[in-house]
Amino acid sequence: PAPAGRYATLPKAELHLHIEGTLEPEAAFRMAARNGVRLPYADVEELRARYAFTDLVSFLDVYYECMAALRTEEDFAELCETYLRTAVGQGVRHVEMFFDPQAHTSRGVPVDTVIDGLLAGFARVAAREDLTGGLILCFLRDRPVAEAAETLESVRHRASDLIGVGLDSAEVGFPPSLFEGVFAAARALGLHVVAHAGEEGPVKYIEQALDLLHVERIDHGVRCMESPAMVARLRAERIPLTVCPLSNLRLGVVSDLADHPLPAMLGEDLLVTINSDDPAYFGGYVADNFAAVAGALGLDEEQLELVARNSINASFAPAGRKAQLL
Ligand code: ES4
Ligand code: ZN
Repeated sequence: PAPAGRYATLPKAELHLHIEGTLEPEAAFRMAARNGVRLPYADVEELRARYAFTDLVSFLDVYYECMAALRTEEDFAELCETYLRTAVGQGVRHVEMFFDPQAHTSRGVPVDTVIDGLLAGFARVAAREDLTGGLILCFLRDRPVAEAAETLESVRHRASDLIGVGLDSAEVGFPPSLFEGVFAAARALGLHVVAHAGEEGPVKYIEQALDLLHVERIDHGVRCMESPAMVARLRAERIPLTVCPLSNLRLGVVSDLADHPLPAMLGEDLLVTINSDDPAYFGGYVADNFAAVAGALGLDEEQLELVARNSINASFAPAGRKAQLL
């Protein structure tokens, strides 16, 4: 991608970021070595060679494999701290980061280890920088609903350490409707709710996320452009969409960045934000995503400033914090 350049100075919120997707190959090997874990790649080069993804699932295979390196509270703290330092350097002033507890508890890492580590890493950076935000717990939609329900129960005692819940992993074949009960329980705990929908999955999944899960934002949502009725609804209801251009390119959601629907979405007056998704895997952090779309799609300064403002407005930050950042 084009260098982050001046987009790094636009104050922005990052709303679609999987913290496990910030694990760079060098850090994965370093943590694996100190934890006595063997990654299924000979070295960093062999791992990077696996980054030739063809779709979401081909990426998720590598993403879950690399997580084996993460075992201790300090691993999660360092992961979070490293990402946040990079993000601050890219103009991020507020982050609502996703994490995937089931990908860790299934390997014997307690959920409290994950949360404590991430919060410790966050505190290290927030102590020195103008940075706010927190954690969004994502349920893995391609695992049993009962497991998602157990995961929510396991964090009930520390709901105040979370901003909200989300829904991620392999989308097609795992509709939001499956998680209606789990999301109702999360909302009853006072948690915010978001869901990935319309990345690879159909418009129907966006509709279910809105009507059945009552989500406040749609993650990705790019396939809404196939339905004028859905576009009209998202516009009227001011539902934010957390779009991830370099992710869409690397996972084949678009075959060329020049074909990305982002300009059309802005043209429809949708509340679009730009985010990095899994920056270690997709070739760029958030300002790199801004620079890439500026280059490939010819978005002008005014449009990119609007997108940055959208991210602050679409965040769950308190009104006073939003006013400070706008
Ligand atoms: C993800 Cl790009 C994407 N989509 C769905 N689930 C995910 N988990 C991590 N990255
Ligand atoms: Zn995502």
